[in-house]
Amino acid sequence: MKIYFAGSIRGGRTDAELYQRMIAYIQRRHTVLTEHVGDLSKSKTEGLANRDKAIYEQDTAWLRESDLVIAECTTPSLGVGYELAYAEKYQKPVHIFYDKSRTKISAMLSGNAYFQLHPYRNEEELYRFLDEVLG
Ligand code: 6K6
Repeated sequence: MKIYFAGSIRGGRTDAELYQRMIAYIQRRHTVLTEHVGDLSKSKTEGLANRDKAIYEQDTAWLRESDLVIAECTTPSLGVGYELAYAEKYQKPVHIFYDKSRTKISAMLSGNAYFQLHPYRNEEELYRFLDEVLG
């Protein structure tokens, strides 16, 4: 499957290493269209108007092309929230993961039955949930 992985970039990079591990886990059997979300180099996250337009065009094209969206939402991100609504508009299955001891997920996600939520206690449980989602 082609997976669109979403995780915070300008919302904060606290969980970037976790994204990198999740992406590597998914890549054992699937294609991740958005590998850069786990890229740990800082300079790339800075804004440039032309580059931001290209990022928006590319990411929305990848969302339309994807079979499934996986979002790690422990660190809140406006961009990820936008992507989730965009994925719903295009009727892509959306799975939202978050560490329930570190965040309270937005009511705009937990209140929408379209989204499948996976609150996890630790990384071991997170990978078990990922296995269930990816089959
Ligand atoms: C490359 C590696 C790190 O940063 C970059 C350049 N910036 C972006 N490149 C690609 N996608 C991006 C970039 N900035 C945001 N996004 C998309 O929005 C990603 O798909 C993320 O899931 C989401 C993050 O949004 P913010 O609001 O936290 O930046």
